[in-house]
Amino acid sequence: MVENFDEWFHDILENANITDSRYPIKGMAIWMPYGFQIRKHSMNIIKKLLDKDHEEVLFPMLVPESELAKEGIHVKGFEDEVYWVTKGGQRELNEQLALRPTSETAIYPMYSLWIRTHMDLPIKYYQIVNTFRYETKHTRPLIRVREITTFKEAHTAHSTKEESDEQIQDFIAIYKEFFDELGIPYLISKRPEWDKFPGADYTMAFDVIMPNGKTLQIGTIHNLGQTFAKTFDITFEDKDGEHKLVYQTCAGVSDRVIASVIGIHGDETGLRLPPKVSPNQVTIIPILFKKGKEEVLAKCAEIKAQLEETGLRVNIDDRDIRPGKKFHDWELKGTPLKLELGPRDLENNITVAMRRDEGKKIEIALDSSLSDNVIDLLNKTQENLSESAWNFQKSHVKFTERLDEIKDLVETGNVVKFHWCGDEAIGRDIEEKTGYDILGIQEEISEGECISGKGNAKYIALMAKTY
Ligand code: PR8
Repeated sequence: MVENFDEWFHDILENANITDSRYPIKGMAIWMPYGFQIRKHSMNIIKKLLDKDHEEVLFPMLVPESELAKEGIHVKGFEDEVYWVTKGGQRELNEQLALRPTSETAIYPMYSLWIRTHMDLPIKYYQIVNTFRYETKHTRPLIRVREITTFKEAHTAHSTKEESDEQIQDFIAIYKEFFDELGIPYLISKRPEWDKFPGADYTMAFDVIMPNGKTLQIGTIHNLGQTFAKTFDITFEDKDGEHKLVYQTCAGVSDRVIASVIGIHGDETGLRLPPKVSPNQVTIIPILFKKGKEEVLAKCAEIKAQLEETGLRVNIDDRDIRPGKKFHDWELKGTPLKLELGPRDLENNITVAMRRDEGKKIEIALDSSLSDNVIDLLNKTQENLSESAWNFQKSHVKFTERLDEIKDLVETGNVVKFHWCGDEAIGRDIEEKTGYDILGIQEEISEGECISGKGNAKYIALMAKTY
């Protein structure tokens, strides 16, 4: 799987009923029912985390060209990726309208109307929408799409720079919790100047190492400073009576979150879904013979009801096919826990439980302790998936002091850490010599020499093969 990860990923999306990429527009796919459920449960987690301190809104999908064009640096970053609506029916529109590639230029003109005094601040809104980017790099389902269907974007405005920096830390904490719940490991780094979000003062990013060693950016957090506030005239009257510009931040995740859940936890047999996002947390598989069929099915329904009472998502696969085929199907679809029940189990008042992550079978009693035992097995699955994912990541981050070693390490599937002085020209030179991009800076340091051999190091930098 490691060698053929891209192929594995492509096949699993179709075989497990996640997405169908045969839609006749490149980079746009259909969310199939099983995939849609995973997406829904994942989004519910981030919503719950944001709802503590942010409010959900919904903005129009179209942005007038005049607004999109206002922020020079921002528009420059997106100009090659914008889809345009130019006609309404047969008529040319007076002003062409952009399908939002992201919503800064839709939201901030409204912030300018809504924010009047310091009492209106902070504003912390988010929305989960689809955005459109005419990607010119090779498109891949969920990973690089032209219609991003699961774009969670948060946009905040504050009265001071300190507050906006704190907001960045809050977003980092929220994303950590989010990815922890999905059992997804991450590397957090500050993007180099030349790779930050168009219009941002600085960008913090979450990356995960996929099984083939390539990193995937799964979340970004941008401090926008006052750039957009100046462009869109977002000002407030402060306590001292002075009119000031707000400080802004924004943060986003996309379909890539689901790509990482699938890619990180999957194995040769198929998906291994973390219980928190699995459409079914428990799948009951009745083993049916002509004799005793009704009793077994009735017991399965009883178990289902008992487990559902505790809030678990449970299904029964009562299809009239061989049990082996049912097992195979649910292994492929990654249900965390299967409960098998045949006539003999019914007699003994037990069920055979099998965790998807480790594949061992254990017998558990069909009594009042059932729900607790099932929840315990699900918790262990969640922990184990997360732990193995973190172990994989830890074993694929390597430190080196030698420039000539970087390329080999990256090529063999590692993220490489090294000392760097932070100088842009030297950074670019390192990129050229190694053939790979600096992903970000992780730490400020006071000791050590830059890997280029030219002066003192200031940072620990990361280099990787990226998606
Ligand atoms: C912003 N504005 O837009 P960002 N397919 C899948 N995922 C993608 C794609 C794509 N083609 N392009 C980007 N992403 C800010 C923050 C509002 C919210 C993912 O930031 O351009 C990126 O990996 O960094 C990132 O995690 C997220 O969308 C936000 O995109």
